[in-house]
Amino acid sequence: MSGRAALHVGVVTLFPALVRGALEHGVLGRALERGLFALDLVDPREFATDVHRTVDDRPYGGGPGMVLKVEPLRSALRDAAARAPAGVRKVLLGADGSRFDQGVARAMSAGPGLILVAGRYEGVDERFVEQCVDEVWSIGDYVLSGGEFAALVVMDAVVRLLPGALGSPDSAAEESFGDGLLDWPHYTRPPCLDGASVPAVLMSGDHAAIRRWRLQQALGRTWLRRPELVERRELSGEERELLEEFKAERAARTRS
Ligand code: 9WO
Repeated sequence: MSGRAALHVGVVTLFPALVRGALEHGVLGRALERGLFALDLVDPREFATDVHRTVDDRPYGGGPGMVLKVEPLRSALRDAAARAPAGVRKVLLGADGSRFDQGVARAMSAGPGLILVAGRYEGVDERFVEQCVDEVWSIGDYVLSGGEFAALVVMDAVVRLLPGALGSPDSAAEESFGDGLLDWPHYTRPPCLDGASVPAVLMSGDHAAIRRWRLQQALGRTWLRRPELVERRELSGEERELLEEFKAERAARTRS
């Protein structure tokens, strides 16, 4: 495998070593080694023009903390964009963005790539948000101390979907959310642990029955824990039957 990577990921960050370090492990580390995606880390501090390499300044209007200045961020982003293929999206990670989910991850994994901008301090100058980025993405409703971990979450979700990133070609398709459902339960040895047994069907060798059980568990758990995901999803005839059976068995259990 050589030549152009399937995906280009630029990351504008004041902590390139943090991002690099996280990408040295596991599925992402292997994908990077194999050249499945190209990583371009750009530090805005390198683009600061004063002797102190200043990237932040005091907020207009007062208040605590510092704000990331436009010019170093903008220069870093332009530098990253100049090395990226045409069509990459420039995305700032922020809690007030649109929600990043599996659908967005899937769309991004088709390429050509993205440039992720991770802010720090109290925030970034709003003019950078308005003029320099295409989108703001949130990974969830919580506050972080910087955008790097959100950027890493995005990279993990996108890169693992690239062909060849996972061990087996159908790993990504088979798992939870691959088809809009939560995962089914997993077990490994020993078969009995402190009185808790592995469901017999998983040790039956009946692959059709195992597939049905797993699908039913995924449907049932999704219905119990994330009912809105089941509502959003079109169910096949088999899936509807399996879910009805799950509900009936559960109702019988709660009655007894
Ligand atoms: C993004 C943003 C978007 C619109 C208006 C202002 C904005 N500021 C930022 C931003 O980059 N904030 C920095 C990163 C600085 C403060 C801490 N940061 C942050 C990112 N906290 N929480 C997130 C985050 C990112 C994605 N998903 C959830 C939380």
